[in-house]
Amino acid sequence: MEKLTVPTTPIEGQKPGTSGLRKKTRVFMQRHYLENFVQAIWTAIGGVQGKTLILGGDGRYFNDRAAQVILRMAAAGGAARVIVGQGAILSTPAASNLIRQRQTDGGIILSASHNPGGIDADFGIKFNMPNGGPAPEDVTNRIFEATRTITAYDIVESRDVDLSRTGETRLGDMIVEVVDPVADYAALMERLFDFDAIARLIAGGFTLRFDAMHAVTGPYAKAILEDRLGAAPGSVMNAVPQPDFGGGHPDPNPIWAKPLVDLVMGPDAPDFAAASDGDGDRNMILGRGVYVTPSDSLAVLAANAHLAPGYADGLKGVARSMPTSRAVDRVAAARGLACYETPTGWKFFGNLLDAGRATLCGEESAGTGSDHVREKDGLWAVLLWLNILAASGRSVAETMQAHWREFGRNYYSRHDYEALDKTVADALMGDLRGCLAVLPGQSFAGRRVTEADEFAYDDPVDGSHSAGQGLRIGFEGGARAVFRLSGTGTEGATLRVYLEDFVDDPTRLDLAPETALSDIVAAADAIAGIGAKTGRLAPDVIT
Ligand code: VG1
Ligand code: CO
Repeated sequence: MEKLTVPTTPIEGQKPGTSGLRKKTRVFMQRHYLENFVQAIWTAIGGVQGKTLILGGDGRYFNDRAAQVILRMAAAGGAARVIVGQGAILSTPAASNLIRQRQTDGGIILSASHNPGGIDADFGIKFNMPNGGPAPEDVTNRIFEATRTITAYDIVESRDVDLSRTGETRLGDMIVEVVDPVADYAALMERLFDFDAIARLIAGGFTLRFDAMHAVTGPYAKAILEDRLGAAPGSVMNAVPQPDFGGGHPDPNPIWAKPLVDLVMGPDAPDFAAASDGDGDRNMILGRGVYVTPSDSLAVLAANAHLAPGYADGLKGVARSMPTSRAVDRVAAARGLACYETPTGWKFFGNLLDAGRATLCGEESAGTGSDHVREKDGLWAVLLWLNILAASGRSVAETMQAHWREFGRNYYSRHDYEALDKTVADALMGDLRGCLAVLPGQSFAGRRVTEADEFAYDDPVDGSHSAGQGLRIGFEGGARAVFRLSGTGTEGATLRVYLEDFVDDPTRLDLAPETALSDIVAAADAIAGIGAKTGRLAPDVIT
């Protein structure tokens, strides 16, 4: 088998964002584009000679081609073994689990997560570390540096490896091991949760729906929810993964998963419903007549996780990303748990989980997870909810009511302004940054600002410092508005405005979120001038 060293030149813009490198699929398909980035990963991790890696992706368009290129480059780099999900498929949490279980040197995940797929949509790639978690900033910085100095990459010439059947084959001296993408993950879930209790709940008439959104969780959800737990056939909707996710946007939120939200709000509502995203790490939780915000979901899981066998000994601590609502902080305070606030993106939770400082983590963007892997995990969150409902005998609505009565309610919403002109978005953030110092003491829409700053994070485990992680404005009474620009988009800039207000008056726990937050929405616009500066009358997406 011939090894080629192909001369190349640096390609601009190969800087990993919040979660790996994401670009238009056609950009990834350009000559040398993928190869340059993969070679840069090898450089950043000190080469792959003798190493074992995991490889898989969410099955979007170009997943299969990219997997073949990566295998040939791993072989050229002298890797000992690559363990690949059958058909080059692995959900992000399943990949994280395999990296850990097989004690490998890391893995490559092919996904642009919740971004749409297809030749005219998005593709992505990221490297995960031997702990199973996304590469931290020092590694992603090294990858980026390597993309700027690259002069050549190594690849072997060969036919495609057959990834359609499980078992071992060889590519030169390297072993390619094709594994069932679901089996090890399902076994892990069975160890963490009381499957018998959940199965009894379902056998007793409890109904559920899971929307896989034509993405990677279909096979996982069918195997676990229908085959093992006995949910009625068809409980898993849109269960066959498609390269373009059926033309949809595989993001489990009330906009992109509207049919499911309509179902739970209508006359034929099941007791429980959920959805996951392109690569299976996000979750949306619904009950009959109820949408649970991801921030509330994290708080409920933190308060009740001990009802599941995997967490029966209690939690070591909890962590949330900065823009996530502070509902979980109230649970942590009441239960005497440590609570950490990290920048956006799962990579910042890894150290806390590895050091045993936190057991549960979550983000407002529908990401929840625990120390069972080092990624957020959509189906895991669904199963923990089901285990809690089975153990408590409460409905989703009753669970929320009880939670708010005990801890108070953090009303929460995120407003996204998408595909903004980048210059306009940068200017808005720059202006806001410039006036943070004079905001405290001023009132907007009747609410007095008590504090304003730009968030920076000092990792308590390794001491690393991450600056520029979002602008936060605190108001009297525990309300907050947070502003940041997305790091996962592939077109223009997306402004995210995170809005929160706290209420513990028992007569005000059932307001519509848009009513409860109307002051803070108005104050955020008055302070940042969103309408005036962007010309947008309303957000594109409200979650
Ligand atoms: C978004 C979310 C963030 C999440 C990231 C990856 O990032 O806000 O919370 O970790 O997506 O999620 P940004 O920079 O666009 O706000 V996904 O499911 O890649 O895995
Ligand atoms: Co995702």
